[in-house]
Amino acid sequence: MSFINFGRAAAVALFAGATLAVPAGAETLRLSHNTGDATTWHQGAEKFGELLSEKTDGAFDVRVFPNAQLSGGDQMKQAEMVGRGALDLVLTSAINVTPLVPEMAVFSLPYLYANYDQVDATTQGAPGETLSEILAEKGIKVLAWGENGFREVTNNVRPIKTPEDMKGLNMRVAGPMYIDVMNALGANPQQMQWVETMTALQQGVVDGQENPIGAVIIPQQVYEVQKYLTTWHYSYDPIFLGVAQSKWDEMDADTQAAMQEAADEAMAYQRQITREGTENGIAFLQEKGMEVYEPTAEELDAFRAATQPAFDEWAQKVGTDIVETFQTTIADSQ
Ligand code: X2X
Repeated sequence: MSFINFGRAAAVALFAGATLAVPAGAETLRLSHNTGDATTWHQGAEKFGELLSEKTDGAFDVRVFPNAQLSGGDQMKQAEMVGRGALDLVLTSAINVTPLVPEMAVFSLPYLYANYDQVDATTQGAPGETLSEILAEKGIKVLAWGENGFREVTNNVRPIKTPEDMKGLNMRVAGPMYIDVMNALGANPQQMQWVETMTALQQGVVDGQENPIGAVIIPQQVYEVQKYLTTWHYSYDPIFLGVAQSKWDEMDADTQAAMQEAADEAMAYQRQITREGTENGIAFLQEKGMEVYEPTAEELDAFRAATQPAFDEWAQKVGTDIVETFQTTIADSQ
């Protein structure tokens, strides 16, 4: 018998057929995420696919679908779909999972974190594990945590220096907690899919939005449609790479180990390029014509005080035990 007509993946699978879970060629896994194909989310997803293929000798092939295509543009629906096995893999941000798992709002409570060390102590430590356990109950196996980042505010009306400057602005937001935060600031929030937001900003349907610089604002060219940016760091948003628990349970131990390693390495890479993009991002945005305002410590305190009612309300929804676990880890990390 000759293998001359077989592709490499199929030949490898046939040679090693006795030990592989997928004997006949590569199995395609579908990965959904809800930003464009230039973002660090997409780069992290592609990296995961490359690494998984490498580590399984071509037994798996990951197909990455950006812009929430597989959930009809609905960024909140992806988690529920992966939970029931309708999607194999998802890469999405914590805030998008809050309708399914309100506890996921903990990461994004206003002004919970002051720096990346505090972030890493939670997402890469026991508090992140606690959330992974809650997601497991919904059929989602969290493989690794990546980064969307600290969310910064942009708009087309005026520079934002104080909470009063937010009054009356029509703001696009991603999820329910941000509605309450924007209301606390006196803005008019409107929940909207990310895939519809650039057009809404361009047409003036909304005045502003908030998103992280390195992961989203730069790669999605938000600077083309927004004039003012303030680095108020008001809310941190992690992303996670999750696999359908049903898919995970089908895999043998070697494949699970390969997938876990690929996820850890891909998300470490994704966090690194996101932080680099953010660090170099302000100068880039200024070159592109944005007016960037970096608030002082006192000005940040004023935003913190103004958003406190939304923090308190959402701390109740998350559960005070979980919030306290995060706060203790954060306090211990400095
Ligand atoms: O929709 C957004 O703003 C985004 C891309 O950051 C999220 O997925 C929460």
